[in-house]
Amino acid sequence: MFVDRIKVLAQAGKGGSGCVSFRREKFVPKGGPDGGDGGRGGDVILRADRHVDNLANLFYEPIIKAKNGTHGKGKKMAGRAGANKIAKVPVGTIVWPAEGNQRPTPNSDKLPAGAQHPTFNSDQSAIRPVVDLVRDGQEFVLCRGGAGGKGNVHFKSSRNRAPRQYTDGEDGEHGYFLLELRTIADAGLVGYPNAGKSTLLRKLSAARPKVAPYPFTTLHPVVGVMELPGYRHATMADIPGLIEGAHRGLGLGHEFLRHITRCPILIFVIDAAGSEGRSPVEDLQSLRKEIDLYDPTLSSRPWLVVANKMDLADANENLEMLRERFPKISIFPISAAKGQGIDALKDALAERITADQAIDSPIRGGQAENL
Ligand SMILES: Nc1nc2c(ncn2[C@@H]2O[C@H](COP(=O)(O)OP(=O)(O)O)[C@@H](O)[C@H]2O)c(=O)[nH]1
Ligand SMILES: [Mg+2]
Repeated sequence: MFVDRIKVLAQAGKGGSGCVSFRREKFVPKGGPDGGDGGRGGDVILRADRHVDNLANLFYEPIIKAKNGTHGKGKKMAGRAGANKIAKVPVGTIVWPAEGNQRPTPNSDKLPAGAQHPTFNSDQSAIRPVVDLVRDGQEFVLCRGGAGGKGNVHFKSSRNRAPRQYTDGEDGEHGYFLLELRTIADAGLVGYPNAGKSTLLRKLSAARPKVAPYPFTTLHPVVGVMELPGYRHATMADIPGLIEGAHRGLGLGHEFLRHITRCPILIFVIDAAGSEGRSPVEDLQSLRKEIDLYDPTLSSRPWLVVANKMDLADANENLEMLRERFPKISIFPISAAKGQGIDALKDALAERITADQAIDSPIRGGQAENL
């Protein structure tokens, strides 16, 4: 199962209470206070892990709970700290405060640069992400465990030698959060169903997205690692095909467009053979329109075109029409199925995907709709 949005409840551990105790030894009838402190509660921590590719594990366990600290004991023994709970999430997971979150988001000092404190009014666009986990191994303390209480050993004074005071452990922080995966890859494939995106990714990488002659065989994003000339590697994301009106949520398109928002290069895959009565020029025009309507920053991103199915009739003629209509754009004629034109495409990608390419991760407001 593939899950890329999930609402979770995070609950950090409560601190253990301090202990009230007095030394009791054979020849010391009235020993002083020796009640130890409670242990602190465990934190709830999110960790980005490149071996995790979606949020399905949280679907089965949507309450992420860390352990409580144990109470202090006599002989000044402190309670044990509660174990942290580390939830592994895919790289590219954005955390939003969710409805039902009654408190300010914890760790406000750790909000990403530029992010403001989240507000919980009805204006969804005012909601800022809590954190964006973009690097493998990156950790974030989502909810902090409560401090342990103090034992009576701390309350001794010259006037009170037998204090019975202690403090309770503090509650751990808790909150509801919406976790949303936005795939991070160096390049993203965009195209209508059946254009040959999955076939192309199979040719370029070891990834094995399903290929079939009917639409929507790719039901979730697949990221493949490409080997480029010069022993370099880059990642490419294959997302389910767009259909017209995708930006308005028709078909599966809208659901998946967010997975290309973090691909610095967009590769438009066109069926140059014009199968099923399609017009390649119109296809490219409407694909460009779709992504622009979804997010105008996407249409200003570097892009190139792959004219696929060049092995079929009419493809050459359509290629000329594409080149005429889009003279400034690099168009690569290929046959993904026959493996033709792949090397030239790889060379072009190697040139455009620079090693230190910054992850372009514009986070649009208003994406934190409730589940
Ligand atoms: N003739 C021909 N068929 C292709 C080519 N590339 C893909 N196909 C076929 O087009 C259909 C859809 O391919 P697929 O990769 O699943 O398209 P996607 O929906 O864009 O991922 C499959 O039947 C493929 O075998 C090609 O270069 N030439
Ligand atoms: Mg596919």
